Amino acid sequence: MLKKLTFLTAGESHGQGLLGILDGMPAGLEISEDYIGVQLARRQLGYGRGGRMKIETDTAEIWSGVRHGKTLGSPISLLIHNKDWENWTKKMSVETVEEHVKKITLPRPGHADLAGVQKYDFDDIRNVLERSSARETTMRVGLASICRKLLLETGVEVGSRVIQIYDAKDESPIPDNLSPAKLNELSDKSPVRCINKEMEEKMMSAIDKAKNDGDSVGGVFEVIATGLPYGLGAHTQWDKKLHSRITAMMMSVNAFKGIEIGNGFSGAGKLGSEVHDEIGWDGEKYMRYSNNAGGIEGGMSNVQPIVLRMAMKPIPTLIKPLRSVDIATKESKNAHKERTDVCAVPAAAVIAESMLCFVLADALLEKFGGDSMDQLKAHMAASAKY
Ligand code: EPS
Repeated sequence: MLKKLTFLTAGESHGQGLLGILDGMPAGLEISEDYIGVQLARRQLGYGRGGRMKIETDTAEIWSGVRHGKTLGSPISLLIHNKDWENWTKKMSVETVEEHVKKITLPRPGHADLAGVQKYDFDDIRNVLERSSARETTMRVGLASICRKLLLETGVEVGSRVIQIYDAKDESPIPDNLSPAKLNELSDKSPVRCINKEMEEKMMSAIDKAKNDGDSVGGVFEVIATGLPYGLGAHTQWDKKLHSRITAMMMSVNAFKGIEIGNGFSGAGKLGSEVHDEIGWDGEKYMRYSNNAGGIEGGMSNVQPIVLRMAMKPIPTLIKPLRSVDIATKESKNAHKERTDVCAVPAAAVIAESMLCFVLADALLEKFGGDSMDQLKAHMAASAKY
């Protein structure tokens, strides 16, 4: 769904590490390992995470595409080591090993396990779960932080907050004039990335309860982007529409099960006159009396903030596992238990920001083009409408 950028990630959860390549970025963008590290650290946070995040301190090494602190226009590649690898050298060895390595044969309902072993003719679920683990999102956040930097330099900010964990819902709106950067400043301080203190506590209690019960919880988070000019995306073809591009990217993230753009589902039960955002003129530019559309009309950005809401299902690895069947013997048994998170919704919001960064940087490059940041900025200065 990306038009100008391409990215690939590789790596198993308990392999040596993660590799990523981002191609199509213009030259001259200032970027550093420290900048990328800040975003990686945000992804590691959140109340309800499991033991793995205590082991890792994710840092990305830039292997190519950057010289003297600036991008070269060539493919940018990142390497993130798994610290946990040292505990898995036998179980995850590239070479064959003499020792017996126990196979995992009890598929977890909700995970990729059963469909994966059936698809690839595996008799060991580890061959699937290593890659289907959300560990892979580390590299997405790493690569997307380079897109985030491009957006920042062109006046686009992306932020997020958690609005629901299990049944604890924060129904308060984002305070007026709170920029995405300020929103992140506030939400990053909260263990659940919720800016409403009362609901924060309820969310944490929901996580505690699920933890005590050997269960897991999902939730909903909101992602916003501001500073976009008119016309990213296009109304002219199905795959050019900005919201279809955003949706495809979002839905590629593990455990994301629903997306709402603007007032989404709630708009379906209202009248057209209640939903559509009336247009005004403030003497210099068009303005809107509301933003129910969430910043996208006809598949194009309309200068209003992009507002998305994503639903994340509860993580399928459960300490009190569900019923399953042993793929070796076909006996009924409980599903495999693997170290897991009780809740990863706060981290998922950071991952969703990252997916939005990919799409918006790509759409900006598609509309304005340029091989260098200077060219991109000059093209925007010449023709971007706000
Ligand atoms: C994750 C790494 C994983 C899990 C989690 C997210 O590491 P490990 O399996 O070693 O604990 O903590 O992934 C899942 C719960 C899952 O089901 O995929 C990470 O880096 O975010």
